Amino acid sequence: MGSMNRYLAVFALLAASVSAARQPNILLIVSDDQGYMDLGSMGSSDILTPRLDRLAAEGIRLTSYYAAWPACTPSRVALLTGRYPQRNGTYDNFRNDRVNDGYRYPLYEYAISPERVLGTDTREILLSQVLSAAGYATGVFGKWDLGSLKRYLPLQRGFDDFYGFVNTGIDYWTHERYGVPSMYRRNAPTEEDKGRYTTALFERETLRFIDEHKADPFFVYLSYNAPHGASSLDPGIRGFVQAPGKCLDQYPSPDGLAAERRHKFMAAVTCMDSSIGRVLDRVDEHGLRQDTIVIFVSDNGAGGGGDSGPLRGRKGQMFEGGVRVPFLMRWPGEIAAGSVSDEFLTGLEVFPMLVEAAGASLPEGVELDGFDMLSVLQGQAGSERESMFWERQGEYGARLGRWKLVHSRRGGGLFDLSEDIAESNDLTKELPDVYERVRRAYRDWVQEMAAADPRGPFKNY
Ligand SMILES: [Ca+2]
Repeated sequence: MGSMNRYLAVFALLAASVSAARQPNILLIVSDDQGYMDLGSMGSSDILTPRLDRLAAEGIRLTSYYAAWPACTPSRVALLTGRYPQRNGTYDNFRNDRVNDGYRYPLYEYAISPERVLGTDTREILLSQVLSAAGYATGVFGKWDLGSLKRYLPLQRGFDDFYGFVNTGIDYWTHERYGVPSMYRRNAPTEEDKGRYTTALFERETLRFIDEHKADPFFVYLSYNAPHGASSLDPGIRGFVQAPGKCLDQYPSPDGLAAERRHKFMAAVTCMDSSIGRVLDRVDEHGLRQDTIVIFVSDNGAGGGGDSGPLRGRKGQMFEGGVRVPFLMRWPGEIAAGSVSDEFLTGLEVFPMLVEAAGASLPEGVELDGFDMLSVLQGQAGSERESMFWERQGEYGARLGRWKLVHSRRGGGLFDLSEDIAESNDLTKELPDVYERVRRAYRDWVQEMAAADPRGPFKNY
């Protein structure tokens, strides 16, 4: 190469780096089992979420945003891959069901149990891998849930740093899952913080990571276990959420079991809200507010103690209360403060939006199930989404425009969400043509998913 050509090549590189907009930091905050109504900004009459309410006022709040599955693991994998659970292969939780009866797995048995050996197919491309390849420093702090064998852990999946628990739920203080230690630092189990409250730990690690990487574009997946029920063997703890006294004390003393359950749930959310506030303060202290996308979202509908508000059903169900969840996003200069949108959007839109926002390339040859929803959040376009389908253990839900079809052991029917957000008026008999249309769309989707590439752990034939 001649000297002039070399000069031109260098100049072109410099010009490209100067003309490219600064890559925004991405702070993806996911809460666990927080219901549709469990935010002050959603209209809750009892829960205290001042920092998240401020975040909503500084950006956008969505009222028709759906998780891709009504419980933890598949919802999260869909968020991180942009693909339906039935396409990416993770279409159920990685979970040992005998814990439902308080069974303590001895370690030798745990070692060969589903919860220990299952994981998201390593051929799946996660958001962390795409952002890492685009130059981001990447960290995940909190719940991982994509498998606990080394090949499934974050450091093998595009993350530079990880502190958190590997499976789907733990005791907030002991960090055990029904008696089995579950906390990891990077690739190794650790009990260094046993006895300390998880929300504070995930905040501590996030603050450290932001301090270390304030000069880089960074991607933090801050994945609180709050307000998920405690996965404890102690019958006095399990089934409840755990929270420190200072957070419990912000609410009146409960009267009765249901009130106690609600009290602990709300206290854990308020504790998390304060923690999120300190993370957002740190972003401001580094002068990074303008350059940071902040997303807050729940992974599925209301768990025990959560509030679905006007929606029917809760976590695990195909009704709206299982899948329609709070979603907030702040991106100064891109999204107008105080926006609210009722556009039909889902967790499948997050991956393409963030890849685009980062100036990164979508993975080649990978079928995505969503689209970049930024222009919708900016109020410049309507949602491209016309349908969404959920399937779990023989039950299904299908939304086609305003119509929602539910088939489940708890009941079902055809509902018009434009008039009946509570799914209380079954129109199956009145509108057989509509019923057939939605049912056909669902069947077509089932066929499409069946024809998709095999993916483990459940679709590996
Ligand atoms: Ca969850």
